[in-house]
Amino acid sequence: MPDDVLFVVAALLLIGIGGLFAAIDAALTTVSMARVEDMMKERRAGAVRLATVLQGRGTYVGLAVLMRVTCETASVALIALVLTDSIGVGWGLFATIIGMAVVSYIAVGVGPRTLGRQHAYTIALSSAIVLQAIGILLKPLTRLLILLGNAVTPGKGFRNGPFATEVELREVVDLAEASGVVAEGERRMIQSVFDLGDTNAKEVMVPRPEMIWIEEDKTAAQAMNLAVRSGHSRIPVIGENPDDIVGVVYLKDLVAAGGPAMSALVRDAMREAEFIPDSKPLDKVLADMQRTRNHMAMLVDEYGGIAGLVTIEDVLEEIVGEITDEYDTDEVAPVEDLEDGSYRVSARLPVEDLGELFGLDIDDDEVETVGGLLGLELGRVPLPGARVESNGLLLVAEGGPNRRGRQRITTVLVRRVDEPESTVEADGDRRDGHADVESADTPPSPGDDGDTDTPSAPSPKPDAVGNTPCPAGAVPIGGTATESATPPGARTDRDPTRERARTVRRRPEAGRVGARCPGPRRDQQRRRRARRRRADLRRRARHDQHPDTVRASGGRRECAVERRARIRGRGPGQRHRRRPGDGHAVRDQPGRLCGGDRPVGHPHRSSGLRLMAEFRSGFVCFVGRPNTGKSTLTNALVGEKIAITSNRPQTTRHTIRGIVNRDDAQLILVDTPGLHRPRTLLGQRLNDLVRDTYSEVDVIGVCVPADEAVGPGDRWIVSQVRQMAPRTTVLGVVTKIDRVTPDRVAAQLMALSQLLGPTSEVVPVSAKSGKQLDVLTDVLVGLMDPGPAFYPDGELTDEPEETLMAEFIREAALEGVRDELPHSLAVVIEEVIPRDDGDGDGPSMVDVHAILYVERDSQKGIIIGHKGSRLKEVGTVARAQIEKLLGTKIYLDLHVKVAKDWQRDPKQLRRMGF
Ligand SMILES: Nc1nc2c(ncn2[C@@H]2O[C@H](COP(=O)(O)OP(=O)(O)OP(=O)(O)O)[C@@H](O)[C@H]2O)c(=O)[nH]1
Ligand SMILES: [Mg+2]
Repeated sequence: MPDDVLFVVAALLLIGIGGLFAAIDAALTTVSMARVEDMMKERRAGAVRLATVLQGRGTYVGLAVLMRVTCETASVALIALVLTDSIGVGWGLFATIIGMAVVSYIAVGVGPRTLGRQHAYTIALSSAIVLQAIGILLKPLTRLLILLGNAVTPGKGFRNGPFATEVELREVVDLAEASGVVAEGERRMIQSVFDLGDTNAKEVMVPRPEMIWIEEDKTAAQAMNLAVRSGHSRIPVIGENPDDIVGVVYLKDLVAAGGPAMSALVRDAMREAEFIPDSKPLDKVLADMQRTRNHMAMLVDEYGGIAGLVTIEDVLEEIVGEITDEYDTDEVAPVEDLEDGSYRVSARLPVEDLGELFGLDIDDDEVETVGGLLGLELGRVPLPGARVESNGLLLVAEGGPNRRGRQRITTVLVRRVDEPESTVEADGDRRDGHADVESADTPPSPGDDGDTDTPSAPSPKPDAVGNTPCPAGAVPIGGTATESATPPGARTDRDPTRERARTVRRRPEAGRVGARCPGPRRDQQRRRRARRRRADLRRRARHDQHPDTVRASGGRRECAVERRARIRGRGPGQRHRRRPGDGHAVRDQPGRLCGGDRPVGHPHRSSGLRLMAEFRSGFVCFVGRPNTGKSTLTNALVGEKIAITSNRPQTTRHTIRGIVNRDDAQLILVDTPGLHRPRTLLGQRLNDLVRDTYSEVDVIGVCVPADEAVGPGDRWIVSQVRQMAPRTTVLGVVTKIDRVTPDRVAAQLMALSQLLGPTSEVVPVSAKSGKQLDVLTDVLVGLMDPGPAFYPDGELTDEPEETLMAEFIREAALEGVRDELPHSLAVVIEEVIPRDDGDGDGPSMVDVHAILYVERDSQKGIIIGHKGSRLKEVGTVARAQIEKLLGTKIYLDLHVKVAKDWQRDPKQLRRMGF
C-alpha cells in the first residue's frame, strides 16, 4: 500500500512536469526572435541563452515534446499499476485509460499550453537554462528519434521533426485557406517557402550534362550568339574542361559592350563565378544570392567537381513552379504517326520503343531515351533544330523555350535515312538531303568548334525545323549505323569507338517506308521554284538587264514618268558612288555606270582575283512592322542616305536596294515597306511587294525595335516569312538599342530569339549611334555564299534619281503632318530639265518639276500652309537634299494636286508607280 501511494504521488509529479514541458513547448513556439533580440539589447536575464535556444528552436521544441511524452507515459504506467492491483486488471486498465486521458488533456494539454502562450516570454526565459542542460544530454537521442520517426512515416518527414514552429504555421496557413483568408495558390506558395529549407541545391540544379557553357577563348560575339540562341542570359565560362569553371559571362554585359568589343575574348568580358556546396539548403542559397546580388551559382560536389549550377530562377520556381506544374497540361503524346513514314516522338520515349517503331533493335547501354540518344550523338546538350543520324534514322529535335525560357527539346521527328543507291530523285535533290544534314549542328552548343556560333564565320543555312524533306521513293534499310550515319559533307564529331559499340540489326519484317510523301514533295517544288527565282534575279542583276527592270523585287516596271524623264536624257539608271575620300554620293554622266566607263546594262563582273579570295555576295532584305527602323538601318549600313525615314507609318513604299561594298564582300540590302494590316489597295500592294521579296533573297532580317514588345504583328510576319521562304536564312535584328538599357536589350534579344527559333542568330544594333553595325555586317557577310559582286565597287544604290528626288520631297512633306495625311501623300517627278549652258562642264542648273498628290481638298490646304509657307519649307528642305544628290544646283517647282482616293484606285496607283 505505501508503494501505491508513492506511485500515485510520482504519477502526479510526472503529470506536473509533463505539463511544465507542454508549457515550455507552447512558449517556445510563441516567442519571436526579434523580441528576444530586443531583450538582449535591454540586457534581460536569460535573453542571450534564450536566443541560443531559439536558433535551434525545432530541436528544443522536439526535446520538450520528448520530455512531456516521457512524463505522460510514465505517469500512465504508474497509475495503471496501482489501479490493476487494487480493482483488478480489467477495471484497472479501463479506469486508467479514461482517467488519465481526462487528466492529461486538462493538466498537460489545455492548462499548461494556455499558460505557455499567455506567459511565453517569462516561461521561455526561465526555461532556457533547463532546456540547454537537458539538451546536452538528450539532443542526440531526440535527433535519433526524429530520424526513426521520419523513417517509419510514409512520405517525406521534417528535418527538425514535426514539432517546429513551421509546422504550426503550416497548419495556420491550411486553416486560413479553409476559411477563405488565403487563396489556394497562395497557400501552396507559403508551404513551398517552408520546404525551401528542406531542399538541397542539388535537388533543383541544372545537372552538369545539361549545362550550356562556353570556353574562355571564344569571342564575345560567339558568347552573345550562344546566349541568345540557347535562351540563357548567363553562361558559365570554362577553362580546360567543365570542372574548370573560370567565370560567368552575362548577356547584358556583352550587349552593353557591343561594337568592337565583340571580337574580344570571353575571358575578358566575364565576371567571377560563385561556388557553393551542392548540399546547401535552398533557403540559404536564396539568401546568399540576394545578399551578393548574384543570380547564378556553381554547385560543387563532395569530390570538388562541378555537379551543376543553380540560378535564382531555379530557387524561385521551387516556390511558384509547383503551382504551374500542377496545371501542366502540355503532355506530349509519346508517338505520333505522321503517315509519311516518319514519326514525331516524345524526347522521353525509350530507345527500345523507337527501335520497335522502325523494326530495329537499337542496342545502347549508354542512353535510355530518344533525347539522350540525340545528346550522345551530338556529344553535347541537344537544342531544338539539332539533327543527327543514328542507327539508320534521321532525328530532328523539336521544342522551344520552357517556362524559364530555356531551350528544351520536347519532341523528335524521326524518319529513315535515304540510302544513296535507292534514291529515285534527281541528283539535285539528293544534294539537298546532304545539305540538310550539314545544317545538323546549327544550334549552339557547349564545346562546339565555334563555327556555327561565330557571327562573322559563314554559318550553314539552317533548315526550318519540321520541314525535313521526306525520303523520296522506297528506301530499304540495312547495314550499320556507321555506314549510313556519315553522308558526304556531314559534320562528324562523334567518337568512332562509340559507333562501333552500337549496332543496328535489321529485323526481317522491316525495311520499307512509304514511297509517296506528297506534302514534303510540294515543299521541295516550292523551294525549287524559289531557288529558280533567286537565280533568275542574280542572273538579271549580273547580265544585260537594265537596272530598273530588276529592282523593286524584280518585278516593278519603269513608270511612265520615269520613262519620260529617261527619254529626256536624265533617266533612271544613273547610280551613285562615293567620291573617293568624301563619303558623298555623286552623279555620274548620264548613260554611264558610275563605277567607271561601262555602259548602262553591264553591271560589274567581278574579277577572278576576287573569287579566289572567297569573295562573298548576296541579297538581304529587312522586314518588320512599320517604323521599326528598317530604312534608317539600311542607310546606316550603306553609309549614305538612300531611303527616306520618318516616324510616320508607311514611309517606305517600294523596295529599295542599298549596296554595301567591302574588300571581301558585297551585300545588297533590300529595304522593304513595313508589313501591316492593309486598309487600302496600296497597303495590299505594299504587303505583296514585301512577300515577293522573301523568296528572292539569301537572308531575311526580321527587324524588331528594342523599345517595343514583340507582339502579334511580329509573330504574323515571322509566320509569313516561314511560309513563303521556308529555306531562307532568317536573322533577327533588334533595332534602336540606343533607346533602352542593356537589360532591356538582353530581354528583347531573348524574346526575338524565342520567336525565330534557335537556328536564327539575333543581332542588336543602333542605326542612330552606329553601335553594332560592324557586327551586323560581319554576320550578314558570314551568311552569304561565295560569289562575285553584283554591282561595281563604289555603287551605293540602283535607285533611279527621280525616285530618290520624289522620296526626298515626300520626306520633307511628311515632317509635321499627322493622322491620315502621311498615307495620303504621294510625290511624282513630272520633269527634270538640265539647263545646259553649253560650256561643256555639264548643266549649271537642273529644273525639277514635281507634283505632290493628296486625297482631299482639306489636305491640300495643310500641305500648302498659310500663304504657301509649309510648301516653301518643304521645298527648302528637299532642295538641299536633291542638290547634294545631284551635285548641282536645282530649281524646284512644287505643285499640290488632289487625286481623290488614289490609294484605293488601281488606275491611279498604276500611274504613280505602284
Ligand atoms: N533612337 C533611334 N531611333 C531610330 C533608330 N532607327 C530608326 N529610328 C527612328 O525610328 C523611326 C522610324 O525609322 P524608319 O527607318 O523610317 O523605319 P522603317 O521601319 O523604315 O519604317 P517604314 O518604312 O514606315 O516601315 C524614325 O523616326 C527614325 O529616326 C535607332 O537606331 N535609334
Ligand atoms: Mg522604311
